[in-house]
Amino acid sequence: MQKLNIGNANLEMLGKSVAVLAALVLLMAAVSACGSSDESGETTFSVTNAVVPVAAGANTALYFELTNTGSKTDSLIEARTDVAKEVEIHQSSQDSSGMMKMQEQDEVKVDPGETVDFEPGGYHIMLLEADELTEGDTVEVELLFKNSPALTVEATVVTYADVAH
Ligand SMILES: [Cu+2]
Repeated sequence: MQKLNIGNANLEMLGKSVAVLAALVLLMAAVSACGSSDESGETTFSVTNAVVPVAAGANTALYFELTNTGSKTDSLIEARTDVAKEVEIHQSSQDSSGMMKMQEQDEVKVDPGETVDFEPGGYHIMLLEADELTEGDTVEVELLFKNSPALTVEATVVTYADVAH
């Protein structure tokens, strides 16, 4: 009987130390998650002049200036909005025959201190099958980065003439 009690006590202690160990592992995971985001540096972005031209058809685009205000290179990897069925990162470019074409981009890299213009003829966030937009309205778009926290951008709906250079 005595032996069994000791056995139970040991088992209980083992159970407790497993629980403590599990808690420690969780704590360490939480701490290292914080540590790694600190380590990846101050990766932050700012956006200025965000505009969406009124859609001529169902598709339109988001234009803005994206500045890496952090200390490390980071990439824009995704954009989301409720006002379009699909959102893609595009780059317009001219092929060898002079034809303009758009290509989907997996990411747009931005070096520290660099500003990348998302503008007609270059990078843009393609809004496919967009809702009907009215000039003066505001469109909310979330930008997602490889390392930096997501950024919510309030873009103003403008006319095409406003974005033409
Ligand atoms: Cu496009």
